[in-house]
Amino acid sequence: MLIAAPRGFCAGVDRAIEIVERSLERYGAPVYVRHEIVHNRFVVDSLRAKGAVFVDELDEVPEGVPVVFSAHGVPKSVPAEAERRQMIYVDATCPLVSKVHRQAERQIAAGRHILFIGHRGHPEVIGTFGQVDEGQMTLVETVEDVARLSFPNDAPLAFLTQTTLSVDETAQIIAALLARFPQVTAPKAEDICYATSNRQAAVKAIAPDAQLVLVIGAPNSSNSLRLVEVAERGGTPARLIQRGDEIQQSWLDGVTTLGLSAGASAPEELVREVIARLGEWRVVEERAVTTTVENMVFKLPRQLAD
Ligand code: 0CJ
Ligand code: F3S
Repeated sequence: MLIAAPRGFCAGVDRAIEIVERSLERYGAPVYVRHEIVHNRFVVDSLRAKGAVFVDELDEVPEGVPVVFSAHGVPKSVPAEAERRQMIYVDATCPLVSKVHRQAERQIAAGRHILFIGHRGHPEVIGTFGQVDEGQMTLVETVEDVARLSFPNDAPLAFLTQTTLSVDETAQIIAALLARFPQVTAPKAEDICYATSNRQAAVKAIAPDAQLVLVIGAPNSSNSLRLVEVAERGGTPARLIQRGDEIQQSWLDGVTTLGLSAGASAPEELVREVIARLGEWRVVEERAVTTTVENMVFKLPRQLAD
């Protein structure tokens, strides 16, 4: 078994989970969380067992109870409403998502329309669109979408991206944008985050030597889905699984080398669970393949830091 490294929790997920845990200690249960704190059922269920209550919208939060915003970020209207209702709130938006939010504001202030590369309906996309006024940002999901844009060729434009996209697919979309709008302003540094690109590079390193790649992650986890695609694009079949018990023995037919990775929201515990499950059928020899060593840590919000 080739086990990709880096895999699993990123600095933003570590921080978001710690924010919920510290909020529970500081304010006592229940602490409400708007949206899944990160896209992982195991994480959400563990926090729920400690007293977190997950809701979709702020109007579901009772008076006087603290609320945490998820790692994916929220539209500006959300903290604004929390202020208006004088709620106690803690923002667990990943600092790398907040950075994109600030860039969006800056581009609008500079008079540019934003082309945002991302996946429709994803909470991060909804949050980033909610940093600017209606009509100031246009979603681009594919290379074909670029051809469909109706801006004049010299329009003042900037592009930004979701943090959890496919590195390769995004490069193609950006190339198409630059070909059509050579004046388009690019972000100072890549918006795809370090964790997303490192996990994709690690899967690329293991997939060619494996006959099957398993990725631990949820179906609504963008960065996890991208890991499955990376393996498949390299020609190795891949499957997204949430837990060890989903693996079927028949998947291992003809498989002598198996690749394993985990999305940024999947705990290492689940990696061990998957390996234990495979160990029920086969003698497993583990080999870690490390393409980068990560040492990123994000500070907690000031209200929870001490
Ligand atoms: O959007 C993010 C800040 C990533 C959070 C961690 O991963 P996950 O699976 O909760 O979220 P994505 O669907 O965005 O990958
Ligand atoms: Fe942040 Fe990237 Fe993780 S944006 S939450 S470091 S996947």
